Amino acid sequence: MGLQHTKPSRVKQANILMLGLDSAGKSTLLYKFRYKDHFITMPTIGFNVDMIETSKDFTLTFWDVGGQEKMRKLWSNFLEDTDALLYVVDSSDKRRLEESRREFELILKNESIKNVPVVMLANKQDLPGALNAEEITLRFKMKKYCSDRNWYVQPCCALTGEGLAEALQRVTTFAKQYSRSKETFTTLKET
Ligand code: G3D
Ligand code: MG
Repeated sequence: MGLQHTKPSRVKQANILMLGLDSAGKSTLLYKFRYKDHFITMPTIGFNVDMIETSKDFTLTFWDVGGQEKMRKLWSNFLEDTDALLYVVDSSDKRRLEESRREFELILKNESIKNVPVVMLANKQDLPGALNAEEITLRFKMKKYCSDRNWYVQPCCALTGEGLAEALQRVTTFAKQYSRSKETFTTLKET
């Protein structure tokens, strides 16, 4: 009998790369995620690595490699195994929005994260004058730069936790989709 049983593959773990300029709110976000879910902290090696079990059989690993100038050179080393990019923006810091946008553009040009989905966190929505999700979408030219991948702009406030559950949900969905598509591609190549 030529019956073949192929078990649907279950994605168990995904790597989330967290980027953004210094003081965008990355550390605060990771800290906040910690209270929402079961959290495992790993020893840090000059950057933060944290794991969240979002369900019994799924873990998100967050790599917060820091946004300082000297750390930015390291970003590309983390891109290879990334399943989703979580890009954090201080929506209230108009002075540095352009700098942040340029960094974002540079990252997306990297061949190793071609098609990797992006969740942009428009953080610090509590501050006066913060750009809303639509304005951040336009300012960061999301439609242009992310035309080849899934993307979403999520407004949030890391201090109150507003928007974070939605962000985690979105990042999980995107990362799972991406992992599956990667697996399919590998399988096709092998046969
Ligand atoms: P980073 O890890 O991206 O460098 P941090 O950024 O998480 O260290 O945050 C930088 C500063 O922004 C911190 O303030 C933090 O409390 C603040 N911050 C983070 N998210 C929000 C937010 O949603 N709203 C407001 N109002 N502030 C936020 P300090 O004063 O500790 O430097
Ligand atoms: Mg930090």
